Amino acid sequence: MRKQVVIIGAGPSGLLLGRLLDLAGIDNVVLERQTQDYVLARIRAGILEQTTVDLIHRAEAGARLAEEGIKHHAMQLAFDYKAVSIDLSRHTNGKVVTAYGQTEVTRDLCEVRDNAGSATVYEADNVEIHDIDGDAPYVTYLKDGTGHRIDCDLIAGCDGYHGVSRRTVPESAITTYEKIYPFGWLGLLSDTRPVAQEVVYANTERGFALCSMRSMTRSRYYIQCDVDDKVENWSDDAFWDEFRRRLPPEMADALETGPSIEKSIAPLRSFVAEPMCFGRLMLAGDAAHVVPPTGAKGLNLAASDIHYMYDAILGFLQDRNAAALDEYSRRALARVWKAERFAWWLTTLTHRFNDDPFEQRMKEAELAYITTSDAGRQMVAENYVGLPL
Ligand code: RFL
Ligand code: PHB
Repeated sequence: MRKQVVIIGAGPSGLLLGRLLDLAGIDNVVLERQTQDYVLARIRAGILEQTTVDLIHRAEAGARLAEEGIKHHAMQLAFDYKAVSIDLSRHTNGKVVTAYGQTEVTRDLCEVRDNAGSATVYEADNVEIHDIDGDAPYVTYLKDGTGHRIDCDLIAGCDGYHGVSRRTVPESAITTYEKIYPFGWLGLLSDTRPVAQEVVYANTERGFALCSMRSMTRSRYYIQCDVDDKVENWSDDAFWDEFRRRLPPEMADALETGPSIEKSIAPLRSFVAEPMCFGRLMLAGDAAHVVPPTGAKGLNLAASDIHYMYDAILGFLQDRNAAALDEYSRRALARVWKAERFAWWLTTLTHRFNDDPFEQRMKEAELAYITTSDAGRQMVAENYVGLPL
């Protein structure tokens, strides 16, 4: 078989790229290791920047998002059980973020892809990438035990942090930067009314807590936990008790609790691989970089990578511009590092992970500065809504 572009991974980055290429008339296939049901059941991100919303509309997959997405004009930072609201719109000329789950984004992109009859292979085992340094790269995989080969012009590695694409690149060609944080997030999803209208990031002496939502009747909450804690150690009641104790009193009083629909622990890491292009292989999203979820940048960075990668693919295939591929890496990384900085900074500011009283005082002083200075609030707001493409 021959395709112009082979996309590895049916997460948001792979599905978004596949759809944009379809609309541009570029022949592509998506190879995914898991089943479609597995992909559709994953609970992850919840907050979309306007540039991500715009891209989903460009992919003609935004009808439900327009209907059901909830616009947030502000976010809150809470220290010492007092919440301070940062007005996003005021500091960014009217920009907002939209609460809409990654699960829904994936579903909408899968739906348009399936309706268009585009090629997607689920349960593709043992995907391997070959000859990225030459003019004739190809990908092999197994499906139901049978081997397949796809010849192509370009390969898009959209297969997440644990995928095969980045691991294909020789170590000598890639530089990686990594920071592992000494804690994780325990998340709980429940059909309860969200306790706050906006996302709340809370730093307390018991650790970090986050209030978010998926709809006006579905809440998503997180608490900082030990890095090797197990979800089995947390009954729903234990989660609610601990979560409540980390909220400002008026929120703790208003908190509605209920049975969990999902509960999981995620480790936190910062990671960047440079460059993001190796001959005919380009990486996007979590395959190339990971941010800790504080600041909600992961999915949004995956989307902005695809914005740049789409330009590069068109430049390469339609305008015969070979430099477009390296240009992709340069443009994407410039935005990636700024989002890495913001996610690292907000994680450090809002979590408890060493007992140094001086550092705690520094965080309190930084928060006091940020929440009382227009320049400070603007820095948070413009990063939170997403830096320009
Ligand atoms: P994904 O979503 O990991 O998809 C990769 C896909 O590739 C498949 N795959 C393979 N397929 C074929 N062959 C192989 N060898 C393969 N290996 C892997 C996988 O099965 C999968 O389907 O990567 P992508 O598309 O780059 O998307 C990245 C985002 O999923 C991620 O950055 C976000 O979820 C991060 N994130 C958040 N981002 C935000 O922008 N806003 C948020 O509010 C937000 N909250 C979060 C988050 C991530 C979290 N976790 C669980 C780490 C909250 C949490 C708790
Ligand atoms: C979420 O809704 O899951 C969420 C919101 C904000 C974050 C991270 C996750 O920073």
